[in-house]
Amino acid sequence: LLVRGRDVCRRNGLLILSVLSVIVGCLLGFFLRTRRLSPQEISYFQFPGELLMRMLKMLILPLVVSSLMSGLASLDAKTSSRLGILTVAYYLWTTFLAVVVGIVMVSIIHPGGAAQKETTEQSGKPVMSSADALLDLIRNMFPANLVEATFKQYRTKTTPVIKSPKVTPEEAPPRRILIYGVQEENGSRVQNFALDLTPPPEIVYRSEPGTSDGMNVLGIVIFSATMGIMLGRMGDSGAPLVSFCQCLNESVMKIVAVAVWYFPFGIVFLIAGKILEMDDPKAVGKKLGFYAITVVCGLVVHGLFILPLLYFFITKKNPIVFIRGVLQALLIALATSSSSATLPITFKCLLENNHIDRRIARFVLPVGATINMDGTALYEAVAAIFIAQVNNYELDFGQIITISITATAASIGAAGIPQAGLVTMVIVLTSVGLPTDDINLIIAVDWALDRFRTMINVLGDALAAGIMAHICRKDFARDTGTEKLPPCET
Ligand code: DAS
Repeated sequence: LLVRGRDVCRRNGLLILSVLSVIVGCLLGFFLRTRRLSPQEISYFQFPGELLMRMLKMLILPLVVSSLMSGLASLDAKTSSRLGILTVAYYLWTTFLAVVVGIVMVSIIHPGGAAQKETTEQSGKPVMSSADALLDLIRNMFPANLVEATFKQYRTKTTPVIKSPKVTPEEAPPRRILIYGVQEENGSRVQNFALDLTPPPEIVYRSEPGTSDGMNVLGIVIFSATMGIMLGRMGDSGAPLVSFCQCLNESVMKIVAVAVWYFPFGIVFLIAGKILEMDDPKAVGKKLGFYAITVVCGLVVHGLFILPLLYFFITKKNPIVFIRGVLQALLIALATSSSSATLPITFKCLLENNHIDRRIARFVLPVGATINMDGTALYEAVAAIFIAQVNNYELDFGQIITISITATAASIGAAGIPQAGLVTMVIVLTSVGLPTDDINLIIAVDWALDRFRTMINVLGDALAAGIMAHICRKDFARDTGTEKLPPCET
C-alpha cells in the first residue's frame, strides 16, 4: 500500500496539492473574514496570489505567439485550412449549444421571479434596436483598421462596474471597456473591435477583476495565426523565424514545468484573498441564490454532459479519462478565473497527460482560449434573461434569437481574463433594450460564477483539441514527426 501510495503521489502530486490548496484557500478565506483584516493587511495577504497571476500572464504572450506561428507553419496548407475550418466551426456550434442550454435553464428555473423589482411597469427602454445592434456586431467584425481597433484604447462613459479597494466609485474615472458594438464618444459613434479592461494609467486598480495589462489576446491571436499561415507558405525561407518560434515555445513550456510547483501555494492566497474581498454572502441571499443555481446547473449540463458526450460520439473514447488528464488546468482556471492565464497549464496537461499532437494543441488552444467560451456564452444568455425577468420585461421570440446570437458573439469578443464576460454582457442587454445598469444586480456573485464558467471555457478548449486530434489523425499520420523544420535543440 505504501509503495502504491508513493507512486500515486509521485504521479499526481501536483494535482493533489492543487486540490488541497483550493480547499485550504476557501477555509482560510472564510476564517480570516471573521478576523476583520484592514485593507492594507488584505493587500499584503493577497500578494502571493498576485504573483501567481503575474507569472501566468507573463507567459501568455510568448506562448500564444510562438505556438500559433510554429504550429501553423509546420502544417501544410491543406491541413492547416482543414484544421482551421473544422476548429472554428466546432467552436461556433458548441458555443451556440451552450447558449441554448442557458436559455432552457433560465426559462425552466425562472430565477428572476425571486428578485423581481418593486416597479411592475415594463422597464428597459430600448437603448438601441435589436436590428441596429446586430448590424453593428457584424460591422465591427470588419474594423476599418485592425491594428488601431485592437491596440488603441477608447475611453467610455461607462461608470466603474466594479469598485476598486483603492478608489471609491465617485473618484474613479470611467473604465476603458472595449466591446463588440458601438460606443458613443463625444456624440460620435466609435466602433471598436475587441475587449480590453486596462484601467487608466493614473489609477491602478489593485486586484481589480478583469484588469488586463493592456494586452489584447484576440488581436495577438489574429496576428500570430496570420503570420503562421504566411510562414507555412514561405517554406524554407521562413525557416529561421519558425525555428525561433519552436524554440521559444519549448522554452516557455520548460518555464511552466518549473513554475507549476509554485501554483498550489499561490492558489491558496489567490482564493483566500478573493473571499476576503467578496460582499457579505447574506447580502446575496435568496435574490441571487436561484440565479447562481441556474448558472451552475447550466454549466454542469453543458460542461459535464453535452461536451463529454460530443467527445465520446466523435472519438469513441472515454471522456472521463480525458477530463482527468486536464484536471490540473481546470483547477488553475477555478483559482485564476482566466482561461488565457490557464493556457500554459492546459498545454502542459494536453501534451503530457493526454498525448495530443503538439501541432494540434498549438493551434486549437490559443484560438480556443480567445474565441471559444462556452461558459461565458451560457452565462450571458442566462444573465440577460434573468435581468428581463427581474424587470418583468416580456421577451418575444425574436429577442430570444437576438440574445442567442449576441451572447455567442459577445463571448467570442470576451478576452480570457477575469470577469470579461460581465463586461461584454453590455452588448447582449443593449441588443434587446434591457437596462445595462442592472449588471450591478449580479456583481455580488459574478466573481464566484466567473470561476466556474472559466473552468467550462477551458474544458471546452481541451475537449476540442482532443476531437480535432481524432478527426485530423489521418492528416498527421502522413506527416507524423515530420514537422517541416528540424526540432530545435532543447
Ligand atoms: N474569466 C473569463 C475567462 O477567462 C470568462 C468570463 O469572464 O466569462 O474565460
